[in-house]
Amino acid sequence: MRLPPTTTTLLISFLVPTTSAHGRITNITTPSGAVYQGWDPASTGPQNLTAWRAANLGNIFVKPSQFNTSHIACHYDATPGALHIPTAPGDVLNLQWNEWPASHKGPVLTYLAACPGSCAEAAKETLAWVKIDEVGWLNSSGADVLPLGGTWGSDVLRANAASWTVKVPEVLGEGSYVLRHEIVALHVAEEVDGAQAYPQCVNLRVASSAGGEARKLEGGVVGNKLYGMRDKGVLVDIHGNVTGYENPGPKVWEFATRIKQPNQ
Ligand SMILES: *[C@@H]1O[C@H](CO)[C@@H](O)[C@H](O)[C@H]1NC(C)=O
Ligand SMILES: *[C@@H]1O[C@H](CO)[C@@H](O)[C@H](O)[C@H]1NC(C)=O
Ligand SMILES: *[C@@H]1O[C@H](CO)[C@@H](O)[C@H](O)[C@H]1NC(C)=O
Ligand SMILES: *[C@@H]1O[C@H](CO)[C@@H](O)[C@H](O)[C@H]1NC(C)=O
Ligand SMILES: *[C@@H]1O[C@H](CO)[C@@H](O)[C@H](O)[C@H]1NC(C)=O
Ligand SMILES: [Cu+2]
Repeated sequence: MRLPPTTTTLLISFLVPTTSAHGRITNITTPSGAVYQGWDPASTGPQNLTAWRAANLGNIFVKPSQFNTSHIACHYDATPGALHIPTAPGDVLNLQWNEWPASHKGPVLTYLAACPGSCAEAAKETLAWVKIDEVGWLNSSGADVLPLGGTWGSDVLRANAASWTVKVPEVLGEGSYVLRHEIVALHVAEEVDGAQAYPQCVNLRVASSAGGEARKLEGGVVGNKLYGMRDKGVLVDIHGNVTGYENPGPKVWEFATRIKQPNQ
């Protein structure tokens, strides 16, 4: 079904709730099978976690008008996790979300930032993010089915029971890093300040690579410079037959070792 843009927008505003049913990472699994809990905003009491905590009760989103603040780094009022996930170059980590609504189509993006010391003391304002993975718009399969827009990274995540895999770059140097994983939902992104970013952070301690090659992350971008409110991939109407999309943020690091997701 092909609808004129105004009709489509009207329909969408009826069909798509804009402030409910969001998601968050509940756990991270390493190749050895170790499971690390995500930050649970509903939990009271101390949480001794590798995940960063944030003020995202209700699993809310960061708005484009906040993209120029440090909230976009690791979600609202984020503070570092106390612990680190021990991992190694080439490891595939599995990031499990609790849920992801079908309507919330958009890119799935993953970044790393090096911590000067322990990530438990890292400052979100100065962490320089290097993109290591991105899956945005894929094709127009399903473009005739509401909410239109075709097939996106978020649909692949849904096809995998709300999980995503990411490979620690094979040549990444030993050290402590924050992994930043994010979905940007575009279901109301045709409105200024309508896109919704759901970033989450977790600390990694990366062992030295078996292969010997060890590269520093280079060309990182601090959080409040990652995206602009009017970037092509942020202020965008996806309720038609989308034929292309420019992912927000910097280019993927040339030394990243990306992997295809199942069902991609
Ligand atoms: C947090 O976990 C670490 C590692 O398991 C442990 O050494 C430390 O005592 C814990 N701290 C608290 C406050 O529970
Ligand atoms: C960020 O952008 C918003 C929207 O344009 C603006 O109102 C706000 O003043 C900006 N904040 C900073 C810290 O630049
Ligand atoms: C990981 O998260 C998923 C989704 O919330 C949940 O079903 C699963 O039980 C969790 N696993 C562990 C070990 O916490
Ligand atoms: C979307 O556009 C593509 C390319 O023009 C076309 O092949 C496809 O049939 C269109 N799909 C729908 C549902 O309109
Ligand atoms: C569109 O992408 C999805 C996910 O990668 C894939 O399963 C599907 O086969 C693709 N459709 C076409 C027509 O290529
Ligand atoms: Cu939502």
